[in-house]
Amino acid sequence: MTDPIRVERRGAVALVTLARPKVLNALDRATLEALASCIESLGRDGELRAVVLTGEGRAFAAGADIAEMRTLEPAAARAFSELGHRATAALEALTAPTIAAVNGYALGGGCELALACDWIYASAKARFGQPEVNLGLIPGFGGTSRLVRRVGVAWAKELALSGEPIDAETALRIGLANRVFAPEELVDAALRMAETIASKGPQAVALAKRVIHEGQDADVRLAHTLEQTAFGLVFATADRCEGMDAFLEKRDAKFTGR
Ligand code: CO8
Repeated sequence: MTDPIRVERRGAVALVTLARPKVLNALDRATLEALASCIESLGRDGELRAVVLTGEGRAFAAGADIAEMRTLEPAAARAFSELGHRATAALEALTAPTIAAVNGYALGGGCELALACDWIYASAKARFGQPEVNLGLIPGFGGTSRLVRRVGVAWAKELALSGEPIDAETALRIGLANRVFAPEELVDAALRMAETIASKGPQAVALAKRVIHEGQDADVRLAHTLEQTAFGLVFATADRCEGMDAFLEKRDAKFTGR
């Protein structure tokens, strides 16, 4: 059996590809387990600075594997949902920023997986949706919560209650995708952004990501306290001296991660 996930390391950036193109990268248990393990192991890699997640062929992922899900009893369905949450939580927990490069269909669990990345770049051919209601199901990999936070309650409800897909331009307009690219430019554009991020002070990037992530669901006073604490913390790094010295000396900064 071929590996459902491919990981290519390009310097400090990892390109992770869902690789079951014959079934539009449908997410079965084996794929989700491989993805969760892969992301968890990237999380232990201190040299990693950014991740791009994409799909092989004409889909990012067309959702959970319907053929495999068909026979699940309720307890097994819950376990399957928990496995999907393990993979999406691993993505969210990464210190390194993550970009979903959505090359085609991102439906159901595929859309939910993209939502677990820090942001989405979309191909002009991308289609997003939560079509679970067409199958008598509901989103089960965090879609009900992450979709609301990304696009607001009304669009989350329209997507999840109608099951109708939206195109890349609509995804851009509602804030689901940050940018749209020509299909052949998508992955390179995401990798270029990942390399840009990799060139910044890693601890500053990691702290900014964490404070935004934790702050979005916290009371605003707690969110401000988190920011103040992190702002103080970043002053303990050598990179903040290097960054400010480089500016004042009119040269490029050389960050070391210390
Ligand atoms: N699961 C399994 N196989 C799939 C899936 C899928 N989600 N999507 C596509 N495939 C397979 C097709 O069966 C087909 O296989 P084969 O060639 O052997 O017949 C192959 O991929 C190509 O697909 P199509 O021939 O259908 O390609 P089209 O271009 O005609 O259509 C679509 C593309 C529109 C994407 C269509 O394939 C489709 O509608 N797919 C299903 C989309 C969907 O409903 N996704 C949501 C699934 S449910 C979900 O994700 C819930 C997540 C949370 C679960 C929580 C756990 C309890």
